[in-house]
Amino acid sequence: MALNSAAPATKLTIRGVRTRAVNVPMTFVLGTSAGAIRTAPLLLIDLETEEGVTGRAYVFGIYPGGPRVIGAVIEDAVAMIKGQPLAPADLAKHLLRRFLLIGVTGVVRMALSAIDSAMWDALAVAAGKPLATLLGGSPKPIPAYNSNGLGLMGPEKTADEALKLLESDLKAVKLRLGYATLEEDVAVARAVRRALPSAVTLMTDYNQALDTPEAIRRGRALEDEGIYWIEEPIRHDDYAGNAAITEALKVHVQIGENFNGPQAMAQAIAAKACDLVMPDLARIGGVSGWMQAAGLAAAHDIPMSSHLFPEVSAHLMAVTPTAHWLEYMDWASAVLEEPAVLRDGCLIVSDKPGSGLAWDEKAVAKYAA
Ligand code: SMN
Ligand code: MG
Repeated sequence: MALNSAAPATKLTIRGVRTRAVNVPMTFVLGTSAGAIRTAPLLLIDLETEEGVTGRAYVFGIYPGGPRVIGAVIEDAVAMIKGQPLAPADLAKHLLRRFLLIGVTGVVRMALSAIDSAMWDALAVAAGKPLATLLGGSPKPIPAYNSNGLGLMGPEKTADEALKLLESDLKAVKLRLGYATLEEDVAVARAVRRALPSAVTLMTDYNQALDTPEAIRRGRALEDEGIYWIEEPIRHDDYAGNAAITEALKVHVQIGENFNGPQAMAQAIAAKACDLVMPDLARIGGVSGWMQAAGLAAAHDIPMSSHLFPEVSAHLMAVTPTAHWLEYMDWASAVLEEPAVLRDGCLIVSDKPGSGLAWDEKAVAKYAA
């Protein structure tokens, strides 16, 4: 028998898309220095093919109206590729060109990233393989931190919540900082660190609250408090400022959730803007953009973590040469037929075909927005 003759290539053709918005209550409020988020506005995407395979993805819409505007761009974009073979690299080129003049940032970037992720899900479903396997790896446990909650709520409440988060079986948590004063930041970090067992890793996130001199001042005060990284201390796109902070501090500086495509990550690396990177699937360009970013991180030997979307990001971390920490949030669990499984400090990558996303239709109806 000729090599491969038993496995004909599956052809998939873009047929259309269905997008639905849900607003899911958060188990733990996300109180960041940029405001508190109590419900997760998610957009669920079903990319349909003529062959009957559906590719799925979801996006976090940030504010309640976010899913509606992202969904509108997704519908326009899918109308532009209807009837075409489902080929993420070819279609990305086409779509980037079509959206060039309006600008591939923010909402447009999120829409195109979601379409790319849904296409890769469809390819993996059609191949009968988990996404990690299709990409050349295999499903395996990925070290994860519990990034739910731990908002700005003072030392006692935050320390109590940190202990609750460990009930998830994960052994690392992320604390939001950016109180009015350095003293408050240090008091909260100290209280949380004291409450946690010493083997638990403690990340911190400023959500861009500071300016460069203040970030250096607070970073120096915090770096002997047993924290692992300081995330987004200042504006995400001020690479010179981030580089000055990275140079000044012993503690790792982490940025990346706002990298707009792999090109932004390349610029940040060239500027020496951070020690660690954490691209977001929905802003880096979906699965295709992630793989390019993973190549950049590997070439520069930079540890790469994920941001949000733990179910899909886990497949990608499984094939990321410098994979570091997976960010775990439970927001999508309420609308998934099979929520992410956590065990012994890790998220266990789904071994189902695709990225493992299937909607719990009853829950989708319940949380419809
Ligand atoms: C964050 C940002 C945006 C939405 C949710 C959470 C936060 C994080 O910066 O890194 O988890
Ligand atoms: Mg962050």
